[in-house]
Amino acid sequence: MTDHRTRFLELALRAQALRFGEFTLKSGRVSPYFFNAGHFDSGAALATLAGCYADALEAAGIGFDLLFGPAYKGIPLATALASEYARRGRDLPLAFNRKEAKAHGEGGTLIGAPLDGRRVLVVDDVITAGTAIREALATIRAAGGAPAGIVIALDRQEIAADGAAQSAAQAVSMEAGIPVIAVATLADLLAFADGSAALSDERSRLQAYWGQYGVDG
Ligand code: OMP
Repeated sequence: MTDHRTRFLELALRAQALRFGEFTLKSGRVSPYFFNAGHFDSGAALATLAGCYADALEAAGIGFDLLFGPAYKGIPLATALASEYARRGRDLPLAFNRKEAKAHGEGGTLIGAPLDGRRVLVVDDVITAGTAIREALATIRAAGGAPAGIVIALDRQEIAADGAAQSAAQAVSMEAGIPVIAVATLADLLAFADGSAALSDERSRLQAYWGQYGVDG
């Protein structure tokens, strides 16, 4: 497993952003694990996480010239990634949205650098069914931006509810014609659990969930 995956999974466990138990997802599925990026709740945790995103993006080698963080969870992630790029010598424009349109003051739903004519990288936390990410792509297109890619921390690699053979991330990638880059996937988590005595109980539950809803790729 490449280094950024291991670093990310170790950080997620330490920060308790990755938890095991019984969780009902947005889709109604009952999952033995849940990823909550809201638990990366300190400067150091976000800085380490941003380093993992940047390394995953470097390995993928895609081109983009603006970072977009969808409200709410994407906002600190895109902001931390912009700081990480600045630290690495690249000053990237940054934008995000608010969920409620504002009729007064500066108005609108978008904040930050203009999207118009830019190749936009969406920075988000997790894809399950892809609903949240599809909304973000529509927001970007409506503002004249060209989605260039999506980077997320965790791809849960789940088949869509309609029983399609693809994962939601693969479906979004094909629909939009852009790559989806995940720092880690459920497959990576399974491999990580294989090598961890502390996760031996969780491993069989993760494996069963993978058997029921998981997709390769
Ligand atoms: P989709 O919109 O179905 O892709 O799911 C993304 C959303 O699911 C996230 O923004 C969360 O609200 C939620 N979620 C997690 O945050 N972590 C998980 O491990 C699983 C989910 C989920 O409900 O599927």
